[in-house]
Amino acid sequence: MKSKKEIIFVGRSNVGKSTLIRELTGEKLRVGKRPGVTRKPQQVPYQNLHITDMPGFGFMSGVSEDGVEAIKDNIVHYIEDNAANIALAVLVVNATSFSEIVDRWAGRNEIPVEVELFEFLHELNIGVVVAANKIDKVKDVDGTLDGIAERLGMSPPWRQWLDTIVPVSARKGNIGELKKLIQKKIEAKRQD
Ligand SMILES: Nc1nc2c(ncn2[C@@H]2O[C@H](COP(=O)(O)OP(=O)(O)OP(=O)(O)O)[C@@H](O)[C@H]2O)c(=O)[nH]1
Ligand SMILES: [Mg+2]
Repeated sequence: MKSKKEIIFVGRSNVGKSTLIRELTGEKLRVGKRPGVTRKPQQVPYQNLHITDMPGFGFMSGVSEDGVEAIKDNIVHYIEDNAANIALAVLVVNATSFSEIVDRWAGRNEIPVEVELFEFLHELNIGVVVAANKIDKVKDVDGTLDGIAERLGMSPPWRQWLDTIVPVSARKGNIGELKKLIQKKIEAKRQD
């Protein structure tokens, strides 16, 4: 393959995708307190590939429901169109609210977007790492990570899934394990 491979960062709005990429690359991507900051895929160089910062899905301040739906469609199309080039997807979740949101959706008999996306990436044969961000705000770290794993179809304890789940704090710059895992996955993919 000659074209540069990419790592996509996907997830709900406001989970900290752009902050994480800033920490990883030093690129000054826009971040913000309100959901809906990143509106279009942004590419930044990372090693010999690039990282794509995707818009978030779900509620965005200042965007209509139709607008939110359109952005989600764009994300899905982007992934489909670029699947051959995507070396890895990092699904970023907010560790403090993920389980609650998933349960709320499940209570309405709906499949939460994150879960849908996780399965969609697998169907396209794209490797996925789940970055449980904002872990600095979590008290019961193991319990919370067990809950996240379980809701994504990985039976607890979460430590059985160290190749998939990694706790991070973009704000505190606590991203060493994520870096290592990305490296490992990219190398494995290269040998394929
Ligand atoms: N406590 C805490 N806050 C964080 C962390 N990472 C990001 N944040 C905050 O979360 C908010 C959203 O961060 P962004 O990086 O803009 O989130 P995003 O996922 O790119 O959001 P969209 O572009 O709107 O989809 C900001 O206020 C960040 O400072 C973290 O690890 N811990
Ligand atoms: Mg963003």
